[in-house]
Amino acid sequence: MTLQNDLILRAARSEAVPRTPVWMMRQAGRYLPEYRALRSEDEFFTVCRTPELAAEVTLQPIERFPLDAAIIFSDILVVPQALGMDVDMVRGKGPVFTDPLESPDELARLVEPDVESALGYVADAIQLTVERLAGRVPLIGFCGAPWTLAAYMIEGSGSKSFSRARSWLYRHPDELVGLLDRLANVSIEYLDMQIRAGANLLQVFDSWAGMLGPREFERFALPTLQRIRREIGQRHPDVPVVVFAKGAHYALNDLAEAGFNVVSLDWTMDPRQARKEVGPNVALQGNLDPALLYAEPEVIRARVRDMLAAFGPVGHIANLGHGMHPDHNPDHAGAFIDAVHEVSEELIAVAAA
Ligand code: 1CP
Repeated sequence: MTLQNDLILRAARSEAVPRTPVWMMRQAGRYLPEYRALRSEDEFFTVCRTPELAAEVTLQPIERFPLDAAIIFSDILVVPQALGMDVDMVRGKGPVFTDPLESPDELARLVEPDVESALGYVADAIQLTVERLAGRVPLIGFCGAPWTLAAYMIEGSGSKSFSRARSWLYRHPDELVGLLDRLANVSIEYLDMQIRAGANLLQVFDSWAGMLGPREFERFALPTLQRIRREIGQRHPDVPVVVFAKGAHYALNDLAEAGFNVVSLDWTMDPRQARKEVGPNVALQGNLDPALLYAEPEVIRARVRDMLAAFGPVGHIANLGHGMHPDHNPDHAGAFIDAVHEVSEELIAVAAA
């Protein structure tokens, strides 16, 4: 399928672009009335497992906004499900595991999944979505990073402190490393499958990296991220990979050195400082504060201008610093996207003149 818009792939490779590409984490979701309408009929994981529905939800933001990429509708927790864990999406609370891992003895419960059969529905959803996109924009595939997945599997749900999961760092470090390695093995096969199904770009979400101090990140997060990047690179050298290690300020250089094409920044990180840390050949993604979408469109536009100036015209994929909130106004998301397109085109033309 030839792509009519490959700006995000060019930006991910740090090539020059006529305007900065933009997408939004959680661009398909509750803030869209068309998503809420579909979800009132079906359970969250039913939508994920039904290619027809997953493709429809993936395309909802693409039909509404001039985005530069789609992201396949799924969740990072489908991997723990494939390992045999039971997860429900509870309205107003988020994901809840029926039986979280209480102790290392329970690791024996986990199965060694055949990724093609356990997660083949994601490949089917990707194939169908690529067909329906018909080359309009690239499709992003994704997975959760091993540390973030392990944190949910031990904690059983989202948490302010992740104290159970974090206790394993010091009480059961070797068993935790074993679990992280198993999750990495599955994630590599899973990402490989997504590329073969048609994903053009990948993102690894380490949403809870910020729960780790620098030493713990080095031992419990970085090694599997490095291995995932290396093995995907060996199998699919041309597919760019983005890493989002939320809160891991100290790790930007290590992530660039691990070979990620793009390092995604949360809104607490300074783009100019990040650029110094990753060097000139790695692209950056981000990082507008998601709360700015509560502001008026003129304020959004002014802050987009500051953001674009801070990142510079080359090697930047515009995004929020984390996902959309359910109470965001879709029109403000539209104002963000339009501002990125219009202001970046102006700034890039001025820089070229
Ligand atoms: O009620 C609903 O309809 C569920 C809301 C929802 C949605 C729309 C959840 C529950 N997941 C998703 C989709 C989703 N999740 C996508 C789809 C693509 C897109 O971006 O449009 C993606 C990429 C994810 C990934 C994901 N799930 C992450 C990593 C990104 C991030 O936000 O940090 C995480 C941490 C999850 C777990 C999860 N799933 C859902 C919720 C509410 C959460 C977070 C729970 C918590 O810890 O508080």
